[in-house]
Formats: sequence, C-alpha cells, structure tokens
Amino acid sequence: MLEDKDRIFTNLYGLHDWRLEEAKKRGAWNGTKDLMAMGRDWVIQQVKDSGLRGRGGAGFPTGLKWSFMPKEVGERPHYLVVNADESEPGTCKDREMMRHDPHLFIEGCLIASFAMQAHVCYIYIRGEYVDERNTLQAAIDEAYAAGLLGKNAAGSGWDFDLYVHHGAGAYICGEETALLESLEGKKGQPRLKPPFPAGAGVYGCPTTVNNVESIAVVPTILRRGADWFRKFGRENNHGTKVYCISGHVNRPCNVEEAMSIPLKQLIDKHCGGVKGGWENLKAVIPGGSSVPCLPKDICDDILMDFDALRDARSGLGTAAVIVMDQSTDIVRAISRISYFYKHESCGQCTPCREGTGWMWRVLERMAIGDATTEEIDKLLEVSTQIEGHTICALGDAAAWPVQGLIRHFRGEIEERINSYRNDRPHVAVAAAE
Ligand code: L3W
Ligand code: SF4
Repeated sequence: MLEDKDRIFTNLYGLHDWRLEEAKKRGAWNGTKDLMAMGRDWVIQQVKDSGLRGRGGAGFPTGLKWSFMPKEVGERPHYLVVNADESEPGTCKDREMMRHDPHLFIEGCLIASFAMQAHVCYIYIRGEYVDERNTLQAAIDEAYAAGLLGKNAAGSGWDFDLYVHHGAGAYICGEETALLESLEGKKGQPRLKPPFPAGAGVYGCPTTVNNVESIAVVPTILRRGADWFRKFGRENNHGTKVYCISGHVNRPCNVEEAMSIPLKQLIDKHCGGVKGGWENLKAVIPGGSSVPCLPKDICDDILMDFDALRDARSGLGTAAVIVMDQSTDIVRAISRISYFYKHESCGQCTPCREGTGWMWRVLERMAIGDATTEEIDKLLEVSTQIEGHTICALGDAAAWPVQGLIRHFRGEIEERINSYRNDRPHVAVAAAE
C-alpha cells in the first residue's frame, strides 16, 4: 500500500492551489533544466528502467514506445501528442490531473518532447472537459510567462511549444490514429496500423501518442529515480497508479495507489467497502467498460495489475473499477454498455458497424428473457467474429464485455429465458379466455 509521501499527485482532490507558485512548492518544475541536461538517452533509459507501462488502456511499455521514434530528425519534424480524450466509461483520472495538478503534466510534456526531439506537443482534450481545458490553458500561459515553455524552455536550450486542441465528443477519437485524423481536421476515423504513429503520425511525421497520466508521472520518476517507481507493484507491473472507483461502494473516489494492490483492499481501504458488505458484491468491471466483468469469487483475491487481470481474462485497461452489487441487473448493465459501443462505432468496418448493433438488440431481448438458449451460443460466436477482425480495438472492446457476461453469468440469462417461456402459454391462455 502506498504511503502519502510516495504519491505523485499531491493535489488530486484539488485541496491546494494549482497555480505555478504553489505547484512549485509541491515539487513541480524542480530541477527540470538539470534533468534535461542529463540528455535524451538518459531520460528514455530511466523511463524504460522504471517499468512504466502506458496508462491509457493498453499498457504498452512507455520507454520502448519512445525508442521507436527515429534517432535523427530528418525532413519530417517529430511530435508528441497527448491523448486527453478521456472517454472510457468509468474513467475520470486524467481530468483530475489536468485541473488540479496541471504543472506536473505540462513539465512532463516538455521533458518527454525533448527526449523524442519534438519541438511541438499537442494535447488533444475531450470536448466536454471545458473547465479542465480552461485550467490547463491558464497553466500553460503561466508557464510561458515564466519562461518554462517557448524559446529555451526552462533554460534548457530546447525550444518548445505546447498547444491544446479540443475534441468534439466522439469516443473513437480516443483511439490514437482517429485522434490524429481529428487533429488534422479530418473525420475522426481510425487508420490501419502499421504504420504506427512513430513511423507516420500527425501530418505523416514521426509521432508518439501517450496518455496524460503516462506523461504526468515522468518528471517525478526522473527526480526520484527509476528504482523508486519500480519498487511499487510486482514484476512487469510497476509504479503507482490512479484508480477510479465507482458504482456500488460507500465512497466512490479516485485514488493513487500501488500497482498490484488487491482489489478488495483497494475498495475497503479507500471506498469504505462495497454497499452492504463484500458478501453483497456481484461483479466488478476492473478496467473501464471495454474489459470483461469478473464475478465475486474471482474478485475475492484478484490483484489490480495488467498481468493478473489478463490472466483472469479481463484487463486493467484504464483502471476504472466499476462495482456492481447483488441488486444489479447484470444483463441489462452489459446491454447498456453494448449500446454505447453501437453508438460510438465509426462505421468503417462491417463487423463493428453491424455487429455492435446486433449484439445490443439480442442483449435487450435477453434482458427480459425473450430469446432462446441457442442464441446465447450464437451471440458468443458473433462476438468472436467481431473480435480481432476490425481496424481498431473498438470492435474488441464491444465484444469483450459480452463474452465476460456469457462466461460468468450464462446461468442468469438461461433462467430469464426459461421463466419467460414458462410464462408465455399462461399469458396466451389468459388472453384467449
Ligand atoms: C510501434 C509496434 N508501436 C503497439 C503502440 C501503439 C499504441 C500502443 C498500444 O488500444 C486499448 C484498447 C481499449 N510498433 C507497436 C506499437 N504499438 N505495437 O502501443 O497499442 P495497442 O494496439 O496494444 O492498443 P490501442 O490500440 O492503443 C488501447 C483499451 O485500451 N481501453 C481503454 C480505452 C481508454 C480510453 C480513455 O478514455 N483513456 O478511451 C480499455 O480497456 O479497449 O484495447 O500507442 O501505437 N509494433
Ligand atoms: Fe470504426 Fe469500429 Fe472499425 Fe474501429 S472497429 S475502425 S470504430 S468501425
């Protein structure tokens, strides 16, 4: 478990002033020039050694991603693009960092851009985050005025400009290549990969796309050392992590904790437990709506990290923990998630465009029992035909929750189907009489 002194985000709850002078007192911009003077290879090696894995959902090693950028800058300039289009249902961590600790994040943008030889960074922020972008912009203006951005940023000798770009409310623009399309002024539709952004990103130039949290933790990792970050969590799953816990808990919250903390401990310690007690737990979606739910018996002992949750056939995703107690209609809950993906599909690929709506319609019927048991297998089969057969991960994200429902709560769907069918003749007879 994390002690207060080990928390990176000391103003996650907005109890202090976010402005530059106060942020500096909490450690932001402390020795930035000296960190950059260590050189870009040192910065990238430290990030690699820290074990930091991307905090946006996929968990790709951050230092490795940075090292995919070309070593030399040719005719095409390099860019850093930060994905602040936080739209994964249940996820609300990046917004707290941007509105309460913006200077740590802005400092991270400078250092990461320097390491990848980018003179320009774009922050693509979710359109609905109006207050957040206003605060972020005000913090950027302060940083320019203080010489921390712009020419010779922070006295480092590196010229650096930082721009905030507003999204327009499409979930798919959180997919990195759809985000790049949107940033270029086009319709936000994912590109085929490869090429990955490091080869051809924004305006066809070498680009790295990172999540807000991945960038915001970098200055502290460099100041405290890779070994400090690495000591939290377990092998291959290191560092501190901001979890967002919502649903049927006594006190929903965001909290920075150690990677690999047991789920039960996370909920009991920070959220005052499940409503009605742990025994009243039905299921948890541990990583945002894209990952399969897990039933209580698996939740009893599960660790909150990439590998443990992958082994349990779910995922850490964005670490948005959605807790559901026994009162939850789990079929309807997953059906509602299905509707979300149907609504947000960009429509480019047939399996996703057609399949998401088909799954939702079947689930709506199953929620009231108006289906056959054979259709459960058909639904599972169709979901596996969507998974892995689309341009981007939205297809997978639509399929996985449905697969989780069938894997763990098949009996509940069958019960509804059976009781609906048993009721039918009765209703028919009553009507005839
Ligand atoms: C170069 C290679 N780069 C991979 C890069 C790639 C990307 C990163 C991860 O989906 C997941 C998705 C959601 N050479 C590379 C390479 N890269 N191989 O590494 O790539 P990938 O394909 O594993 O994932 P992705 O397409 O980025 C993200 C899940 O996250 N999700 C969260 C969504 C989160 C939000 C939000 O609000 N923050 O929308 C939750 O589970 O379903 O599976 O940069 O270029 N060979
Ligand atoms: Fe668009 Fe869905 Fe295809 Fe992704 S999987 S590109 S959201 S149609």
